[in-house]
This record gives sequence, structure tokens and C-alpha cells, in this order.
Amino acid sequence: NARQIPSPKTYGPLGSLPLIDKEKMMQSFMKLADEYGPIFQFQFPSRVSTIVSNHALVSEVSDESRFDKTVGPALQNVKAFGGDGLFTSETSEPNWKKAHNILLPSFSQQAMKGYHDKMADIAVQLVQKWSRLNDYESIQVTDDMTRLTLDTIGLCGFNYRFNSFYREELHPFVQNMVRGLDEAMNQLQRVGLQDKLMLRKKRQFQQDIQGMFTLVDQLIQDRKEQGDQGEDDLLSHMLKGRDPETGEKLSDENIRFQIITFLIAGHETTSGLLSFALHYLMKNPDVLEKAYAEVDEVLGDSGVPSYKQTKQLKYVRMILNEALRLWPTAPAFGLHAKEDTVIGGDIPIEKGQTVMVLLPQLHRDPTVWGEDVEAFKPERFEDMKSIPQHAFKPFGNGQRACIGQQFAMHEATLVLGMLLQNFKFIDHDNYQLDVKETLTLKPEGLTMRVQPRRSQMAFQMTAPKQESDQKES
Ligand code: FDE
Repeated sequence: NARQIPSPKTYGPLGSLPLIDKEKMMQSFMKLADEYGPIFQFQFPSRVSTIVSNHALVSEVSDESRFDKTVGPALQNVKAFGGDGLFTSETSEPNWKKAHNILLPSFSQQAMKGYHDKMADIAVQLVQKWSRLNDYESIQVTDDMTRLTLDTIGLCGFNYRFNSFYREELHPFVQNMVRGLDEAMNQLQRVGLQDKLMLRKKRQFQQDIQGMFTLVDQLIQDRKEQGDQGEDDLLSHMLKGRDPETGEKLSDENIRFQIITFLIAGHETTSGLLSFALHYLMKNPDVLEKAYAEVDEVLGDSGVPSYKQTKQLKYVRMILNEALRLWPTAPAFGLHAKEDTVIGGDIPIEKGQTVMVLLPQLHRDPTVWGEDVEAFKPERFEDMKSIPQHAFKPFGNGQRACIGQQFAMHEATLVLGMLLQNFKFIDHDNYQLDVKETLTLKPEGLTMRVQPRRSQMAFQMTAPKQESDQKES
């Protein structure tokens, strides 16, 4: 006997749209999941979305023999500038597997050693900026985190300096990207004719896309002209790499899409993660105390953390994981059934039918996390093996999971470690969490103040310790 999937009520051609806050779609879906259960169908004006959000059902749809990633409506719109880059291509598009094979080694744990000094270079810029603030000046947290993560992926990926800490305004590329992503999301909520009438938005969208292409094509062009200078970054890997399966290289057009993809995927998500972590640290003094203790023990006054020291910041990583549990900054992903199948024992899913995994709700499943799901407790991640498979998926699923996971976690651990090493965090106006949704999530309007924790900034002690580490071993 097939079970009917619960579905909120509809309002004619608007479907169920009037039930949700259009600015906060994910958070509205979380409330609907509380009301309608771990699987429900949401009627948009021109499509229906099936949303799954508990551990049992997500375990089933994570089975790659039955489900594969789908480039859902939001990603379809992003395809206008992400093209067949890794994020916005179907698994069946030839360039997905090819680029995946070529790029996998560039994101291995081994590769992180190579990026570490560049990550530290940008992190030092952040610490210097904060250390020069006056007591009464407050920090726009998400803006500075966005400067940091954009500059990091730019430098590690393409040896390009956005120099975001030297500008008030966002870099023009970021303006293009933010507006482009915003438009891609807004297109989702417009009803047919309404969308067609948005001529000025469409023109702006085209201009933004052109702006992104121009910068990136220039980067590729410059690198080709200047030839191989021994760079060891994503761009050089993409230009030189051959798919071990087919022997083929990536085309210039595809490299353009990959670069844009890494810039998008690699910075909003990681900056949101760092921002949420800072918020929760300020609201949880016990956690903050433990974090300071770890950082003082592992790093002390020893200057910019080495790769090895960064790996030792175990509690800092647990804090980041707990932040990703409550607010996974890439909050949802889409899958489709490869054949007719059944989930939850009696819910038929037809071949090609899509489901959306709603991560913030999955990460609040009381059968996994207990009744205190809203509490910020990094100790949940003390032993990663104790977390059931498919209960925690901030980096997505299977072969289509985030290729940048190690990169993001290494970067975020290093940065949070350095901020803890150097600053007292002050929640000066008792910030109340307001989660803003674009393609990603971030704590809207979060500000903080800082005071130095030591008389000598740790970063003034010059170069990272990389060298001495190597001598020791
Ligand atoms: C991916 C990803 C994902 C999945 C999605 C879907 O499925 O649709 C997710 C969930 C994610 N990712 C998440 C995240 C978070 C964070 C923090 C990050 N992420 C970060 C990063 C960085 C970088 C560079 C990246 N990221 C990248 C990426 C890519 C390329 C992708 C696609 C893959 C494939 O192949 O598909 C992703 N990422 Fe991430």
C-alpha cells in the first residue's frame, strides 16, 4: 500500500508560496517539516518539491545505487555562469567525471600542506586588521570573513590576489557574483510572465556574467602567456592535468567554469561557517574557554601556526563541525531516483523524481542528536566514528560530495585558531541570530569587538613554523 506524501495547503496558481517567507525559504521548510513530518511535498507555482529531512529517509536517498545528484532549479540558474563546472553539472555530463578525476589530487590532505602558507598569508592580513582597531570599533563579521575566504581561494587556486583587505567595497568580481547568485535565486520565485517582464534584471544578469567571464578568462590567458613558472595551484593543475581514464585535458572554456565554481563554492560557504562559529563562541563562554585553552596549549606564543599545529587543533575543528551541524552553510542538495523505487517502506518514488535533502533539519533529528538539538555542544564531535553514517552531511553525499571539504576545514581551523590565539571576542551588542539566506546561509548583521589577548601579536614573530617542523621530523 503506497503512502500519500503529506503536503501543505495550496492557494491556486501560487501553490503553497504564501505559506513561506520568500527571504527565508530553508527556515520556512524547517518549520513545515516540524509540522508535516520528515517527508512532505511543497507546491511551487510551476513545480513541486519533495523535501526529506530525517536520518532514516536521508540514509535511503544517500544510496548511490538508487539516487544521483540532480542539478535542481536553483543550480540550473547558476549554470548560466557555472556552466559544466563540477558543481552545476550532472554526473552524466562528460566534463563532470573528467574534471573530478583531474582535480581530486589537488584537494587531497597532502595538497593542503602546499596551500598552508598561502592560507596563513591571508589569515595574517585579517589578524593585522583586527589588531589595529580601536576598542570602540566594531567588526562586520561576515564581510571580513568573506574578504578572507575569497582571497584565500584566489591565492591558493589561481595565485591571484583579490586584496580584499585593502578595499572598502567588495571586489568587482564579487559584486558580479553576489548579484548573479541573487538573481539566480530570485528567478526561482517569479511566476512565468512576471519573470519575463524583468528586463532590467536580465540585462544586469548578463552584465554580471560577462564581468565574471572577463576576469577569469584574463587569468587563464595571463598564465598561458607567462608560461609555467612552477606554480602549484589549481589553475596549473587544470592546465596541465590529464584525465587518467581518457588521457584528455580540460578545455579553456571548462577551466573558466571550474574557476568560477571554486570562487563561488569556496568562499561564501566557508565564510558563513567561520561567522556562525564566532557567533556561537561568543554565546557559549564554556566552549570559548576550552577553545582558548586548546589554542594556548597547541600554539601559545609560537607565531603563525604551522600545518602540523593546525592539524592538532582538535577542539577548534569540533567547534566548526558543531557550527556546520546547526547551520550547514550549503543547506540543501537535490537528488533524483535512477529507477522506480520505494523509500520509508511505503513511499513510491518514480524514476527521475527529485527529492531535496534539507540539512539543518536532518542535523536536528532527535533520534541522532538527542532532545537538546539546539544546544551548541562541540563535544558531540569528540569521536567522529560515533556519529551514524548519513546523519551529518554538511558536505553533501557520495561521489558528488564537496571536493573542497579538506580545503575548507583546514582554512577555517587555521583562521579560527589564529583569532583565538590573538583576540578576546566581545559580543558588544548582544547579537540575536538572524540567518540570512542566499544560495548559502550566514548570520545577518553579526558584529563583534575584539581586544588583544597578548601584548605581542603572535603573527609578528615572522614566518610560519613549517621549516622547523620539517627539521624535527
Ligand atoms: C559540492 C558541495 C556540496 C554538494 C552539493 C550538491 O550535492 O549539490 C555541498 C553540500 C558542499 N559542497 C558544502 C560545502 C560546505 C563548505 C564550507 C564547502 N562546501 C566549501 C567548499 C570549498 C570549495 C573549493 C568547494 N566547497 C568546492 C565544491 C565543489 C567543486 C563541489 C562540487 C563537487 C562535485 O563534483 O559535484 C562542492 N563543493 Fe563545497
